[in-house]
Amino acid sequence: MSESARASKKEKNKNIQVAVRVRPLNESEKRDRARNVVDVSESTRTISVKDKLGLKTFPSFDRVYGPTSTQVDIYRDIVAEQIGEVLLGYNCTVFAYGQTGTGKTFTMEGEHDREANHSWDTDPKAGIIPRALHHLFNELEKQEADEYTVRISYVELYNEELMDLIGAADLEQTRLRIYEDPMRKGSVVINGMEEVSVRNREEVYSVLRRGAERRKTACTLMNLNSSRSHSVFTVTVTVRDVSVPGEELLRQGKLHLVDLAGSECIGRSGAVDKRAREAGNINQSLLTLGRVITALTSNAPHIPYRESKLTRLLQDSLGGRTITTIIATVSPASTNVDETLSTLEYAQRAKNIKNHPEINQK
Ligand code: ZZD
Repeated sequence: MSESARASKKEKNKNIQVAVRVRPLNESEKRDRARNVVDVSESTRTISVKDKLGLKTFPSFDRVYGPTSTQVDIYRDIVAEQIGEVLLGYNCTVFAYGQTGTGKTFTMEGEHDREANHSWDTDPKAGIIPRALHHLFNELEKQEADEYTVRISYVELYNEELMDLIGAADLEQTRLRIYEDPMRKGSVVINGMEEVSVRNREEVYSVLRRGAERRKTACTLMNLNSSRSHSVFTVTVTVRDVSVPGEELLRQGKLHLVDLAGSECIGRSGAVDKRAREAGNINQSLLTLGRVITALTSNAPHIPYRESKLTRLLQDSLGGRTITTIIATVSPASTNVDETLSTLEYAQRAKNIKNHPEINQK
């Protein structure tokens, strides 16, 4: 490699971006007379937390959002740009990390009240997933000349078992296996996972509804605690570029939107909390995610990607060729201050991970 090629390659290193979102105090916190102990300064991008020992300030996250931030703010600042990258052929990933009840699912999926008078794609409570699909089709329809396909997959990982949330098969047949991809080192293929093609915005909603409903059925049927599951929503966009006569280029980009299990079993040290261990609530995937982050930020010789399904699926997002953002969600309440500090310390550490984004070759 020439000196300049090496230099330009080096310039493409990009740290994982880390944003923090603080939700408002909720009813149960108000009932418990919790106080607000989290202070957000959007101008300095810092978060300060008051605990028994005093005030802890976390310097400069990439973005911080206080309790009045909207779904639009988050989408516009964090994800909108990634749609452009996906159309250029990059892979992008957004993770939501945080304690149960702090707004991970609200941020990633959002909520939709069918009684209300807005359709899903104008609902102010719509989260990142529906907004990304809406935005993607807008962009694709603008570049009329090109042919494109959009495919969606949605899987849930519970206790190291992978389930398809939108495939046609019934629930008993949705268990999936993962294999190493022989064509692409460090990637995996999910055997039996359905990718649903959607041709336009109108086809999106029924697929999302199927995913949300199937998750609820899986929970009740198998008596699962949804806070312990991870879900991975993936949109794959393939664009056939025929702008050069006689040449055909295929560009493929993916957007992974990941709603992680509640982080409350991970203690301040990054190890599994004693209570969680005793209750047998060890979440192998969440634990391994923490270990992968530690290994990547301490120059460790070995990164333990293979020790969980989550880190195998998302290996490329952690120290690989993907453009990655983590949204850490926290509660402002004094009653949750330990979990909040734990989440912010985790998020702070993740900021040091370097990825080297590359366009997929086809
Ligand atoms: N968070 C809600 C689903 C739930 O847990 O039920 S919100 C968004 C992304 C992926 C799947 C579902 C959704 C969701 C929805 C609600 C009701 C019926 C279908 C889909 C949604 C929310 C706002 C705009 C579009 C879709």
